Amino acid sequence: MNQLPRSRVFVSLGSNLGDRLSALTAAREALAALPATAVVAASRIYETAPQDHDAQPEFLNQVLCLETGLQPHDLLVECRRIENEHGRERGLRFGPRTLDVDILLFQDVESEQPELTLPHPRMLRRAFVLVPLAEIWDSARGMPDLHIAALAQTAVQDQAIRPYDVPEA
Ligand code: PH2
Ligand code: MG
Ligand code: MG
Repeated sequence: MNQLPRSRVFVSLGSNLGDRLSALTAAREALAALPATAVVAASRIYETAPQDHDAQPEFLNQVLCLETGLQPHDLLVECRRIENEHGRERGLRFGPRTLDVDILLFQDVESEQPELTLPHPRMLRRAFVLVPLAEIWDSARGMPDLHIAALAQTAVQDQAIRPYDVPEA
């Protein structure tokens, strides 16, 4: 069978309401089930202090690397559907959420569209993105030449983040 060209994509998962761990698990499974899509790497899960809006519970965050035949906009639509299916209500910007699925990098695609800005406009200053991303950055193919490990080291100086012990099944 012919292989269609596939793109490497990094996505971040976040949750700070309800059963945070189950939300992340469900998101990984839903992304892996998308057409022509595979999860090629997953970082550890981290518990992280809220950024940009302090008065809210701590988050669980994780970064995944996908390989997908979907186009950026189609993947965005699927990410929103997955969020909605896990109880996401759209309220306060940067506020609490049961599940957030953000596209960080879609290969080397650059986009200024307000609904899908690529690379993600805030990723380079957020420890909760940079630390897990650095862990799986060796899965990057055709991405911009970003110094993720160095940026992560700077970001962790003032943002609390620690690996989250996932209970044994
Ligand atoms: N997401 C936000 C705002 N602030 N802080 C942490 N620690 N983790 C997040 O995922 C997060 C946040 C908006 O998407
Ligand atoms: Mg987000
Ligand atoms: Mg989002």
